[in-house]
Order: sequence, then structure tokens, then C-alpha cells
Amino acid sequence: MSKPRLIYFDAPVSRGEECRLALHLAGIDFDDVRIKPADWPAMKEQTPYGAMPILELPGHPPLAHSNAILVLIGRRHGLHPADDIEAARHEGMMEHVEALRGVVAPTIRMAEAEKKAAREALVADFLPRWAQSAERNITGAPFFGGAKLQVVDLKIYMAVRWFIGGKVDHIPATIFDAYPKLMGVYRAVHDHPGVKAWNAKA
Ligand SMILES: N[C@@H](CCC(=O)N[C@@H](CS)C(=O)NCC(=O)O)C(=O)O
Repeated sequence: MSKPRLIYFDAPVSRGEECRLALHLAGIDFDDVRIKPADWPAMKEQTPYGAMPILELPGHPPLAHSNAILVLIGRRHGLHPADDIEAARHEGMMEHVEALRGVVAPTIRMAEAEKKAAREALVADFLPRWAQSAERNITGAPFFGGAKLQVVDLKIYMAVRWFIGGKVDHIPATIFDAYPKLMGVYRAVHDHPGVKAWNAKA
């Protein structure tokens, strides 16, 4: 291996795509390794924790868990706060996004009637509470911590993009409309030249 490899499913979504975006914005030349679902079961137990994304850096053991990968890229390339308290605040928000995924992801595999009921319950309670907490913690503008895009913003962007595309059945695309700071971070990342360049290639 001569350059970093980011390994994830072949889709521009979720934990894999936010890591690809971070590598791209950091200016790192990396191999974007995309795994077909049929090939995943044979690989799963060879990965550190049985899940992707995985970041492989030449000369080091493979790294897993999206937040650990993002924080490493961010620390090394000026996309994560140098101040340790502010960094911990960003990492808290990144965990908040993981909590959202942890609650919504199990509904993906539910049968239709159960999925509808579960997602309507999320729309009524969990999702607004999640967005309110996110809103309370966004202290900067246009990004989470201020004028500069950091890895936390990529995490927020991918989470918001998941829902507002209108492709998550039973969750309205307007779910986050009432949260101007959250939507502001989403828009600022979406309009960032480096992000636009990456999305244009996808
Ligand atoms: N905490 C891990 C969760 C990783 C995770 O659940 N990845 C999913 C894709 S987003 C996966 O690999 N699913 C396939 C599987 O678990 O077998 C992270 O943040 O990276």
C-alpha cells in the first residue's frame, strides 16, 4: 500500500462519504476503495470491528469508527479544533450524529407496517428532540464552531442530507426546517467549494 485507502460501500452516503469528504478537503491523495454488498460478508470479520468505514494508512494497522477516522484526519490537516475543550465539544456533536444513526438505522430493515409506525414515532418525538439539541450546541456561523469548516460540519451535513432529500419513507423532507442553525450548517457545507467539487465528481 503506497497511499491511504478508505474502504466503504459503493454509495455516497453516511459514515463512508463523510470520511471521503474529509480526506478530499484535507487534500489527501487516497484510494477510494468501494466494496460490493456481495463481497462484504467475507470481509467483515477481517475488519477491526466488523463494520466500515476503514481507513488504512501505510505502515499502520487499519483504523475504524467514523468519528475516530474523522478526528484523526481533522487533527492532522487543520479540520478539527486545536483547543482540546472546543475539540471535545465538536466530538460531542459527532457522537450526537452517531446517536441519530443508531436510532434510525434499525428501521431500514423493518417490514413496511412496522417501519411506518417506528418512523412516525421518530417524527413525533425523537427527531425534533435530536434537532433541538443540535441547534442548542451550534454556537458558530456559518459552521458549527464559526467561520471555518471542520470535520464536525461534514458529519452534520451527511446526517441532514440523509433526511432532506425526501427519500426516507415516512419522514418528511421538511423535518429540520424549523432549525435554522442546523440547516445553516448544512447549506454552508453544501456550498463549500471543496464539497461542491467532490459532489460534482460523485
Ligand atoms: N460506529 C461505527 C459504525 C459503523 C457501521 O455501522 N457501519 C455500517 C455502514 S454505515 C456497516 O458497516 N454495516 C455493515 C455491517 O455492520 O455488517 C462507525 O462510526 O464507523
